[in-house]
Amino acid sequence: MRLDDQIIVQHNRKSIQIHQSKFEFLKTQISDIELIISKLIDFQIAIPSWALGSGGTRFGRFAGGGEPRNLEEKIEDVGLMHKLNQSGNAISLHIPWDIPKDYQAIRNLASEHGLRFDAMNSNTFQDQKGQEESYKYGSLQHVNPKVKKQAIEHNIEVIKHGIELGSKSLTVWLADGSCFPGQLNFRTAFKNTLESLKEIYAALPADWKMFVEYKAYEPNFYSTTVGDWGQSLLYANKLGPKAFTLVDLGHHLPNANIEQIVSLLLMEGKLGGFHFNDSKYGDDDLTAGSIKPYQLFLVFNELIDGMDDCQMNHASDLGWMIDASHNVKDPLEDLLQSVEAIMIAYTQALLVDRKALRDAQLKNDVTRAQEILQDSFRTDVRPLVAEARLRAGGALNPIGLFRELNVRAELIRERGNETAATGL
Ligand code: RM4
Ligand code: MN
Ligand code: MN
Repeated sequence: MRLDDQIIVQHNRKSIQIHQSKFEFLKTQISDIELIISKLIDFQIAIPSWALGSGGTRFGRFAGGGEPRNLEEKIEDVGLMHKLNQSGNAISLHIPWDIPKDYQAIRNLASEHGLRFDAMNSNTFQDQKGQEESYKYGSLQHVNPKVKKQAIEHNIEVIKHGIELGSKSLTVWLADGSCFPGQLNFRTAFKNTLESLKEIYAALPADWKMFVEYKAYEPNFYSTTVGDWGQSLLYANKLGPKAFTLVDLGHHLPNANIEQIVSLLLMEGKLGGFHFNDSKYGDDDLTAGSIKPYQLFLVFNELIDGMDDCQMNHASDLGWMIDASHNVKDPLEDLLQSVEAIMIAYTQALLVDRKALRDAQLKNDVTRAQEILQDSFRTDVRPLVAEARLRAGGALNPIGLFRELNVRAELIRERGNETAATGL
């Protein structure tokens, strides 16, 4: 389904006046508003191909109908969302779920929708039909060199697909680890994994990055071979300058101080990418900002502080991606909500008076420091985010328009009710 520009123009006409009055009010409070708007227009978040259908849980999957049946339809869905909010100009593919049949045709389709290909993701956490060796006891860490080899070759294959599509990075997330004490030797597992990652790293083109994603637990429940940011950083440092740590918000033990992790990784020049989602308990993969919006803001606060310190470009120097997977909401509405929450947190963090904050820190004025942060967090920046979207050609109310147009019903009409997107 494709949207005509005119539909967006008409939709915006209906609510432009009320938007303008809210925006004018905000203007009186924020001094460098134009600079912030230009940053918001530049800031883009990649959409994972596996979030476009119902995620399900190990207990069941409740599909909502009209799910994309192939890579082409996944690109169309991301294109539609980008048309609505102008903030998600990239798609991240997971191999083998999204192997393109015709690279050129897929590239053309993506560019018709104004999309590029973000990080490529490998999958050694499931066995595929016809695969010779099993990943039941791990992949890159495996004690059997044949399994390691198969997993390494798969990752190199993923890089090759990515090169054809114009991607510039590979994300390696491993389910490797153990479920019971004694099952594996931690050091052997680490060394095997490092050895395997080195071979994959050697196959990276010069202008590519490798993101080493960590996760505290699940599907392994006793140890994970890339279990936390320390372990990921060890690998990244040992691999070389093209390897970085990737932080997925849901991959920490409860109450971890993620903002501090982000800050130190940036200081070390080793933060590479981000997976946004939210959670109450673990890797819940809920909508970004739906449970802990203050944490999301604090993470962005450190991101901006650290990136500005290293003179990094907010929009292009880190990989920004959503990584979520749902069971109960319309996946497209859910992604639109996630993007909005991310944009809000980014905007609020841009408002922080950093000079005043440093001053408060130097004086140990704890109350003032808290006031400064919460003043930004409690500012309703939604009109600012909407203004940036409007100027970029998006809809003032993306979810409102999505519903007005009955997009899901239209997708069900086109694709049917029984479709299931490849993915989780
Ligand atoms: C994992 C992890 C990875 C993603 C898979 C599907 O929990 O977050 O990034 O590729 O899920
Ligand atoms: Mn992830
Ligand atoms: Mn995850």
